[in-house]
Amino acid sequence: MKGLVTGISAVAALAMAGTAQAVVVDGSIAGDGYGAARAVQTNETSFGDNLSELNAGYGFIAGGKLHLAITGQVENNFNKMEIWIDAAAGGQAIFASAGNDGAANMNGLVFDTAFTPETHIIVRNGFDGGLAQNKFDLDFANLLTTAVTSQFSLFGNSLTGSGTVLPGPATASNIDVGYDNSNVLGVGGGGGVNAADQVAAAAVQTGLELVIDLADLGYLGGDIRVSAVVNSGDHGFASNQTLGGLPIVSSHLAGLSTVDFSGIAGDQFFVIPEPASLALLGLGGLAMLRRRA
Ligand SMILES: [Ca+2]
Ligand SMILES: [Ca+2]
Ligand SMILES: [Ca+2]
Ligand SMILES: [Ca+2]
Repeated sequence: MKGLVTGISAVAALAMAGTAQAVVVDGSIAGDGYGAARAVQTNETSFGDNLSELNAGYGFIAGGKLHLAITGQVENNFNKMEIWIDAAAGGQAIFASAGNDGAANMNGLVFDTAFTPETHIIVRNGFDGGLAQNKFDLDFANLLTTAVTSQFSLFGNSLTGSGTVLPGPATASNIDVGYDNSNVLGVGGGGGVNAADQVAAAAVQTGLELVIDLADLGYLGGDIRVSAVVNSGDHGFASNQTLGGLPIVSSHLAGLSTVDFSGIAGDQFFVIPEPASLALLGLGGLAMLRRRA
């Protein structure tokens, strides 16, 4: 074993760490090398079947980026997909909004004890009457600084497609975004009654894809943890679609401001591991120093 490890030069290890896979950011995980799901839905959706459902979470770290995919969809009535990312030491044990988009309606949400996010992302889409066109928007909030980068109409007048969130107050680099709402399978619509068909959930290939620069997440090493929930348009009434999933069988979470994920069985987050190539470089040692509260 020793010979094997020392036989890999630092240069080779760096090359491995810097090699991004050939991901096409189009809202489909097909052919992108995401590997197995990091979390699979446990409950049929309590919102709309094939409208608001989170089937599974995928991700990997490569080339200085977090590659994240969540299969399913969020309804085009400006329901929200809430995504929190825990990529560093510190962060929030209890959610306090950066002040954007009415997210303060979730203030007081208690996260799992092993999950302390620094970042909150909101994804929403629908028909904007003022603009008289469809749009797809994304907010990226740094919960430590309360800076927010927002990008409206990411795909022009389409609800789906590929686009880029340009650097803003909370981000120094582009965020690449792909969204495909074509899923018609996955979990069913019997939320609160039926457990999810996890084989069907894991078979869904389309949904949201994000590519986020690690520096914008405050990442120094170790794994990255992600939590996702489908919420109402005013952030005030959440579905049962979380990743990781809720206990079987769960219905709406309703107001997240009074929800305590630490008191709900299981992890309402999923883990994207540190790549082996980073660990080889010794960054794994750094990771040991940043254990979460
Ligand atoms: Ca893709
Ligand atoms: Ca479905
Ligand atoms: Ca943290
Ligand atoms: Ca929990």
